[in-house]
Amino acid sequence: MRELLSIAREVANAIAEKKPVVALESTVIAHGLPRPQNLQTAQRLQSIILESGAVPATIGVLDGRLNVGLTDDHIQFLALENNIRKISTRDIPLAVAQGWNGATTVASTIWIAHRAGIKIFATGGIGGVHRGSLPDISADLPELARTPIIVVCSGAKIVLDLPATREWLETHAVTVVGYQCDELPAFYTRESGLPVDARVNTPAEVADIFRAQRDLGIESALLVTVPVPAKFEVPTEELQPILATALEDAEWNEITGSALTPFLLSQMAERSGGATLRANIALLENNARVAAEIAREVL
Ligand code: PSU
Ligand code: MN
Repeated sequence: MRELLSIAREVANAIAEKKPVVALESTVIAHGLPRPQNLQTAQRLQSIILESGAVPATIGVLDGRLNVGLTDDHIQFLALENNIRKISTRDIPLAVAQGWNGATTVASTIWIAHRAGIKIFATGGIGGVHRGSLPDISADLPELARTPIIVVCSGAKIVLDLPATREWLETHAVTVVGYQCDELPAFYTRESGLPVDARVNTPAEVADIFRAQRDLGIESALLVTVPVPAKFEVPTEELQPILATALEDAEWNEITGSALTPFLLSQMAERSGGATLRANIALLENNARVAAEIAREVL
């Protein structure tokens, strides 16, 4: 298995020496954020992790190689090229066999990161149960249920059915903690009205829970949810009408499958005058920093 992974030297060394490493996904770069903010954010997330005392490992697929620790050139390629594929776990064998170039989602990134020996991953929002009549459930959820890794995020994207997503996580034994908060964050907003399983206040507390999970042999992820920094929060009253219109547009244009999330995110950024984009970037940066701080405690 490990022969199929191309692990960057600094990442491999850090893993071998049990130094803190934080994995990052690349779908958010290729499909989640517009240009030029996507490339800037990808580079910024890596610097934040380095400045916080951990080694960043952005994951993506180039010529069918599962790369753990993308170079600057790789990141530029995924950020600037058109027609970059969105690779979920089901696509990994296709990508390997057929030499694809593509960006990895939360699902495929944690699948790869865990097999590379990385214990913590940071992103913006996980996928979940979509709204609407067709049962569309992100592969992020089942992957969280079978991958023992810490996932730092700001909850699930607001475009989803959050109560259904919360129930799914509970059913499948994914432990959900609130990082310095009591409610599950709702991506652009700090509160959702949905509970977390426990509140934690420090990186050391997260490390204790992860250690207990590992000692118990529990195979699911530990979801650490961190609210968007307060000054970037988009008020619910402002967000609701924008979201409703974006969902209607998606339905009207029959946008489904892997195209749905990127469509909804870009529609909302446009209709909010960039407020949702600024919130998205702020929470990604904050989550990268929190993940690095946790990584330093999980050794
Ligand atoms: N969160 C963001 N932006 C994104 C995504 C998440 O803030 O672009 C991506 C992640 O890569 C996640 C994916 O895994 O969307 C979920 O897509 P789908 O619903 O098609 O599984
Ligand atoms: Mn889907």
